[in-house]
Formats: sequence, structure tokens, C-alpha cells
Amino acid sequence: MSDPTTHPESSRQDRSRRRFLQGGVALSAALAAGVGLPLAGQAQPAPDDPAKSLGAPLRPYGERAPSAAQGRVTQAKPAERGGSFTPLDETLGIITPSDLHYVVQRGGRPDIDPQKHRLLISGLVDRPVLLTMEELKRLPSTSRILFLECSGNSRLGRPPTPKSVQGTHGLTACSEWTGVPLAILLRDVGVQPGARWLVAEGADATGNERSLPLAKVMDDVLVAYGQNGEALRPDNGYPLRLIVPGWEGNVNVKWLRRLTLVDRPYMTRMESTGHASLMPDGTARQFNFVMEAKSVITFPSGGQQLGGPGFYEIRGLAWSGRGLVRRVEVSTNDGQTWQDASLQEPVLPRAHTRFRLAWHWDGREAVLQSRCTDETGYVQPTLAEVVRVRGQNFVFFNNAIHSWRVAADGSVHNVQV
Ligand SMILES: Nc1nc2c(c(=O)[nH]1)N[C@H]1C(S)=C(S)[C@@H](COP(=O)(O)O)O[C@H]1N2
Ligand SMILES: [Mo]
Repeated sequence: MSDPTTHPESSRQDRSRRRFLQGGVALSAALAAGVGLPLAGQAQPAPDDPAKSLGAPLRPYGERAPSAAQGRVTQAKPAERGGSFTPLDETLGIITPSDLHYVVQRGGRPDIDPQKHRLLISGLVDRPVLLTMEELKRLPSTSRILFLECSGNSRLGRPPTPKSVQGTHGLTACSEWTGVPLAILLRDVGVQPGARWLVAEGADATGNERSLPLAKVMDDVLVAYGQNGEALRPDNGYPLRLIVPGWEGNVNVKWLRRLTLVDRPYMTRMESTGHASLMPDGTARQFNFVMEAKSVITFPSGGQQLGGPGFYEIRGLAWSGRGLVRRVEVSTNDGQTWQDASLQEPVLPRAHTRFRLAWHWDGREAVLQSRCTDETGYVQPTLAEVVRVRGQNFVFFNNAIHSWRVAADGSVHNVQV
């Protein structure tokens, strides 16, 4: 029986304190040898502090420090069609700054006047509506931290082989999205009994229409206008986009202008030639929406250089389109043995989850890998396991374990294909 004198909150606090203490024990064992800080005060005076002279004036909108500048790398030809990759090796925590959120666009970025923008909901409904942005923003809203991932992320066989984690895994990012649950809108328009799917269309020239089953739409899909505390960035769909938690990036239609309720999937370009995969038996893998559990080490990762043997914190990101990340294991010996990494709070469903493991590098060649298990018990597969099921022709939805090789000189390399 629960103790009536104890507030339920306090037992939750006890639990998180216990977790923290357990984490602390693991930490102190790994750090028993110390982290090897450089010795301070070896007859050197403290440096002058330039911040103590009068600095620059206030400004209406901030910018990052010029010396901290990092950017997305773009793969596009022509420049309007392609992707910009998030520098996962440089981001911290679980939120991707909006300006570094990856971008995929196939028809260029439209320039939309929010005053003139409208969302039409029609098709198999009793009362079609045409909504302004102002009308949408008056409705009940919600904010959720969610990852997005392009199903072409970590795509195989795309030459040249990417060297860095930005190239191998940079088509995923995580933001706090704000908008209206689509179920609220659909309740008002009166969905007719024959409606089973919904076709979403953007205002760009891409032909990125996508069909979504109504069960998912009613469950947790958002019509979003906010990203990380302000309006969506134009690259990410301003002024309005669909957010479909845990499902492939492509169905998260940007620059959203039209939702049509229909009786069946419409076999649009993106769900036929665009995103279907050929299976070994000759059939097409189609309408696979969920991004399965995946993880990657972001430090040390390809293209980085370690400064010599000693203490390092292995860091990375894990995520699952099915919910929470339960566990991330890390191997520093090419998968022979695995250790549990600690998961950094908050651990949120369908969001990037940061993991960390203290590591003493002995200066010999090492192959680093991470393996994610989600709350359904699903374990991130090896590439060989994925190929066994889906054959050599698969291109999309590669969630295989990724390997980085740390050479004896401290340079880090991508060993995956
Ligand atoms: N209207 C429209 N929506 C779109 C796209 C597009 O080109 N046009 N690209 C899709 C693809 S392939 C992905 S992976 C995601 C990427 O969202 P992001 O650019 O905000 O990261 O948007 C999807 N929605
Ligand atoms: Mo995508």
C-alpha cells in the first residue's frame, strides 16, 4: 500500500535520486584514475580579461559567437534540390538549434506571406474549412520535443563515402515543435465514415504530397507553426508544417497548405518511385513509416583527432520512432564486449537521447560502436542483419550499428562501407 503521508512526487524524487546515485557510482569507478586535467598555475600569470573593457551594444536578435561558427553541409544539385546536414559532431545536449536543423527540399524553399497563407481541410468531411494562420494560433496548442529523421539518413552506397558523422547521420535533428493537434481540427470538420487516409500537400514546387493513415493522424500528428520557441524557420516549413512523431521525415510535409481526407492512400510520387525499396524477393517495401531505434557516437567520430592516450567521454545520440530509448550500450573493441552508457535526462519519447560513457584510451587502435534498445525491446541491428532481411538493394531506413575506427595516431575514421 502506498504511504498516505508521502506525496507521490517525493517517491518520484527518490527514484530519480537513486538513479542519480547509481550513475554516480558508475562515474566514480570509471574516473578512479582521474580525468588528467592539465596542471594549473605553473608559474604562469592568469591571462588578461578583455571582457572587462566596455563591450558591444545590445541588439534585437542574437547571433552565435563568430569563433563558435559551425554550419550545415549541403549536398544539392541544383542548389534548390537536396539536403543540408546537421553537424551532429558539434551540437550539445538534445535540442538542435533551428539554424542547424537538417533540411531536405526538392522544389526549393518557397517564400510565403503568413498573412496570405491558408490551410484547406476538405475531401471526405462534412464541413470543409479554410484557415488563416491567426485562426490556427487561437486553437488549443501543444509543444513536444521530437526528432525528425530522413529515411535517406545513413544511406548506403552514396559516393563519396562520408567521412564525418555529419555526413553519415546528419539528416536527423531534434526540436521542440509547437502547434495544434490535428485531431482537434478533424473533430470540427466532421470526418465522414468512409475516410481512412489523409493526403497532405505543401505549397512548394516539389511534389512531396504524402498519404497518412487516419489512425496515426488522430493519435499524435501536429499542425506546427513553432520551432524551439519561435516561428518555424523558412527552411523547415514556415509558416506551417505537419509533424508526424517518430515517422520518416518525408511525411512531415512542410509549407503545409492542403489536407484532403480520402478513402485510400493516393500512391503519390514520394510513396511509389520516391521512397519504396526493392526487397530480395522482388516485392517493394512500401508504407514503412516508423524510424526504428538507432544510435551513433558523435565523439569521437570520423574526421576528429584525439590528442593522445588518456581520458575521453564517449558521447552520442540515440532515438526511436516507437517511443523511449531504454538502453544504449557502447563497445570500444569492435563489438566483442559492451558496456552500458548513461542516458542523460530528460529521456523523452521519440526525441534524441544523449548518452555518455567515460573511456580511458590506451593509445592502441580501437573500433567504437553504439547499440540502442528501445522501450519495445527492439535492439538496433548490425548492418549484416539488415542486409540479411532486406538484401543488397536497400537504400532507405538504414538504422544499423555504426563503427568508427580510432587509429593509433588518434585520427578517427568511418569504417562503414
Ligand atoms: N513540402 C515539402 N515537405 C517536405 C519536403 C519537401 O521537399 N517539400 N521534404 C521532406 C523530407 S524528404 C524530409 S526528410 C523532411 C525534412 O524536414 P526538415 O527540412 O525540416 O528537416 O521534410 C519533408 N517535407
Ligand atoms: Mo527525407
